[in-house]
Amino acid sequence: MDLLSRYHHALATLREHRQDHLLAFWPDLDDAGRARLLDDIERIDFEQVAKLIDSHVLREPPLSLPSDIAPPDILPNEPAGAKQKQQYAAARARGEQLIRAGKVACLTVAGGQGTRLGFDGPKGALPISPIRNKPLFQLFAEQIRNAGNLYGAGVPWLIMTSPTNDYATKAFLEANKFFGLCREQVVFFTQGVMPAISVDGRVLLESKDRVAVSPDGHGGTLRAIYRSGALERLQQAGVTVLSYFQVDNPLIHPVDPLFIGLHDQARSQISSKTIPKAGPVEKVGNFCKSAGLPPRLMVIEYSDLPEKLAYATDATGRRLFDAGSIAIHLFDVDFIATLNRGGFALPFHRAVKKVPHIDAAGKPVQPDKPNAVKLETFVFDSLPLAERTLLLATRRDEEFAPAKNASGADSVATARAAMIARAARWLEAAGVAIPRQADGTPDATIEISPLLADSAEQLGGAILASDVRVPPGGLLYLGAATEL
Ligand code: UD2
Repeated sequence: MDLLSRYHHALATLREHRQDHLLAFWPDLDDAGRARLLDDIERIDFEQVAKLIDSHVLREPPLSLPSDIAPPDILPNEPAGAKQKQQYAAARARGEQLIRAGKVACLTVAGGQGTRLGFDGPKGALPISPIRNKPLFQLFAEQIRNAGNLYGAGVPWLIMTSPTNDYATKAFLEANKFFGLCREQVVFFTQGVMPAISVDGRVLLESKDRVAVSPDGHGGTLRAIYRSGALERLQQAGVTVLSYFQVDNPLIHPVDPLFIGLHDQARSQISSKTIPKAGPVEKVGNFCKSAGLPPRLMVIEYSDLPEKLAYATDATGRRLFDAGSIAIHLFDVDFIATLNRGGFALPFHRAVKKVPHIDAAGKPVQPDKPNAVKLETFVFDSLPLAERTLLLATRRDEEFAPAKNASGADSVATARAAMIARAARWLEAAGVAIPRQADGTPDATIEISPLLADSAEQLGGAILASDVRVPPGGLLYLGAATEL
């Protein structure tokens, strides 16, 4: 279609939904600008947006929590009793078998805007490891390479970007030669966007030739992976399990045989890891189950958990809703395909944010208070769609230290400290003496390369304790022979 026909088509749609101000600056634009604007407009489903303006922008949608929510069932981190020990051993062996057979792929969701961090670039490019300053993407790539070495099978790595950071993300990985992975092992796909909508229901323009849009939330993963053809590629390659994790967590174990094996044993469609919350209102989702028949696992985001439930305790004083979601999931690949073929829809969540835009005269506006609604779907809202789910407890100090903020809690500094603390624990388990400060934190900066080991167990087999000395206040980098 030529530009003029596209213009008339867009104008008709926009008029129908009272959003034709988006074309107000058409006469000022050259052909390239007009094409950019039409591309943005054509990406938006205005029918859906109109409904959402009504239900989520002009009013706040009522919070619809089931009346019968209860704490979920959780498999323990360490097996309890002989029977469970046997079950876990069999699960681990099964998980290893699946990895060896090429049935497992990893997926990093990296489409977020990372506004809180204030880092200029895709979040995965953020340097984070304590000594070598390896970026997050490198830590994931090296763990995937480590799994390839351990199990003799290449694990595909999918990375979800958003239109805003797609180019920069690909350029970063290409410039770094995919951190040693084969180019073909890394598959990118891009999530969708949603327009930012002023609180009075008008879609905002970022400039005369761009609509103000933002990523449609990590719930967009499940549709984008299907529409991009990436899911079909996985199916054709025989992959059945997708290991999902967020770009901000350097402690993640992306290829975990025990978790994969338990998921497979249970024929689970979505499995998740959980940790005990640090406090009643920690900023993590809350795993719960609706006690209906059949009971369904779900996550209630921290901002949606009623205070009464956040502070509720049982007869012994223990917190009832204490299963924090750290956004680590395994998805059955066929389950995602089935959801898409059935035309599933995840609910939208609204967030009122400060969104810079241009006004009716074309002048830039930098709002000093929240002025617009952003709409996102959350991947964990797919949990209640699954008939079979599984929840496994893990340790915070082993698997969760997100870098979300520039300073303070959940920052690069806390994530680095957690990496050092974990490395120290693994070394101690291998018989190495670690100097410690009065408060118990390691008195040394330690980094273990994922190419050498991604667990205490693997580290124990990779080093001779008598060869490793950690001097008080010193620096110790332990890497694989290939990288030194
Ligand atoms: C998320 C979870 C929270 C908890 C916490 C753990 C939500 C709503 N909450 O909180 O329950 O598990 O993480 O760290 O998820 N992303 C995209 N596309 C998007 C939006 C986000 O790829 O459109 C990615 C983003 O790059 C990041 C991850 O999703 O890897 C989490 O996004 P966030 O930082 O907005 O989530 P947060 O910290 O509110």
